[in-house]
Amino acid sequence: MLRMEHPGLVVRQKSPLNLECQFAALSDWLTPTDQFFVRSHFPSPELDAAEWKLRVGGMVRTPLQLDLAELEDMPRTTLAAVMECAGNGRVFYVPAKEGLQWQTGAVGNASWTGVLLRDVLARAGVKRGAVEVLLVGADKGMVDGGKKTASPGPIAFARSLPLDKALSDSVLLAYAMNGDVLTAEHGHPLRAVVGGWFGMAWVKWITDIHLLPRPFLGYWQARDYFRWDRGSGEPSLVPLSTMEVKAQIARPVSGATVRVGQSCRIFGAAWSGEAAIEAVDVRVRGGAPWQQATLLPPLEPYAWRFWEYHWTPTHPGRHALSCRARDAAGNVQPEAQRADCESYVANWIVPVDIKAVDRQETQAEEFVI
Ligand SMILES: Nc1nc2c(c(=O)[nH]1)N[C@H]1C(S)=C(S)[C@@H](COP(=O)(O)O)O[C@H]1N2
Ligand SMILES: [Mo]
Repeated sequence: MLRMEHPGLVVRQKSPLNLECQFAALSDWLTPTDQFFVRSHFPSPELDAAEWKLRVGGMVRTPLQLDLAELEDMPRTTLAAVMECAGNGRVFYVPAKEGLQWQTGAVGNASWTGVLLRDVLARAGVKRGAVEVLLVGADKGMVDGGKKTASPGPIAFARSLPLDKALSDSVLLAYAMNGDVLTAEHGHPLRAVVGGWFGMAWVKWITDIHLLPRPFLGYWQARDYFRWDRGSGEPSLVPLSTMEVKAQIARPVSGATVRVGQSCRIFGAAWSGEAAIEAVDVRVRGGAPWQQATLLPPLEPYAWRFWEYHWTPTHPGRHALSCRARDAAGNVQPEAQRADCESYVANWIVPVDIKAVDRQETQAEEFVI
C-alpha cells in the first residue's frame, strides 16, 4: 500500500530530512507537530533518552552531567514561540541563490516546555569572564571548509548565544513540543528554544553546553548563517541572530480567483525578533494605499500574530496583494531584496498575484477561497 510519509509537508530533501509546511493551509495558531517544518543539516542522531546526558562545562564553577529525569524535576516553563528558518523565502532571491529553495513554509509556532537555560547555568555556576554559551548537538558530519582552508573534518551542529540572551526568560532547554515528548526530528530528547531568534540558534539534540570566554567562531556562526554588517564603516561578519519583522499571506494563494463585489478575506501571520508586532498593512496592488489589517488574538510575546483584512474587489483583473508588518521597535519590512544577508533573511515584500473576475464570468470550480 502506498503510504505518504509526511502528509501535508513538502519534502525539500530526503536525507538529511528537510520538510516544508504548506503555509497556505495555515489554520491553527499552534502549528501541529506533524505539520511543523523540519530543517536538519545531518541525519538525525539516534539518541536513547535513557542513556543520554547533558554535560555543562567550560567556564563554570561545577561541571555538571544531568540526565533527562533530573531536568524534568527542575521547575518547568512553557513558552509559545515562533521559529523561522533564516532560509525561509530563499526562493524569492533573484537571481536564485544556492541552498534549499524554501518558499513560505519554513516557519511554525509551537508551545515548548522545558527548563530555563538560566536555571541549568545557575546550577553549574557561571564564572566571571564567560561571555557566550555554546550549545552543541549530537549530529555530526562533513562540511565544506571553503576555498581557502582545509576542511575542518567532521563537525557537530553547534551555535552560541551571548550570555545576556542565554540568561533571559526566552531561552529554554525544551523536552516537549505542543504538550508531547519532542519527536526525533525536532530534537529529542532536548533542544534549545530561543524566542525571537532564527531557527539556527534552536540547537536540537543537545549533548553539551560550554561557557566560553570569547565569541564562538564555529562553522555555523562564521561560515554559514552570518550577514555583513556595514554599521561600523568596513563590512564585518556578524552571526545571524534575531528574526526580522515579517508578515506572510496564507490565503488567498497565488493564482487564486476572487469575485468582484464579494468580500475576500486576506489572512496570514506576522512575527519579528524581540519586539512585538505593532501593525500589519495590506495593499491590493502596487501603488495603491496601504490599509491596516486587523491583528487577531492570541497575543504572546514570542509567538506569531495572526491577522486578517477583508477586501472587496471593485474591478476585474490581476491584483498583486502585498502585506507589510511593523514591530514595536519601529522595524518595517523593506520593499527591496536584501544585499547583505547571503541567501538568508528574505523578509522583503513579496506580492501574491491573484485575479478578480465579474460574477458572470465565474465558474464555480474556479473558486479557491
Ligand atoms: N543539532 C542541530 N540543531 C539544529 C539544526 C541542525 O541541523 N542540527 N538545524 C537548525 C536550523 S537551521 C533550524 S531552522 C531549526 C529547525 O528546527 P526543526 O527541524 O525542529 O523545525 O533547527 C536548528 N537546530
Ligand atoms: Mo534554519
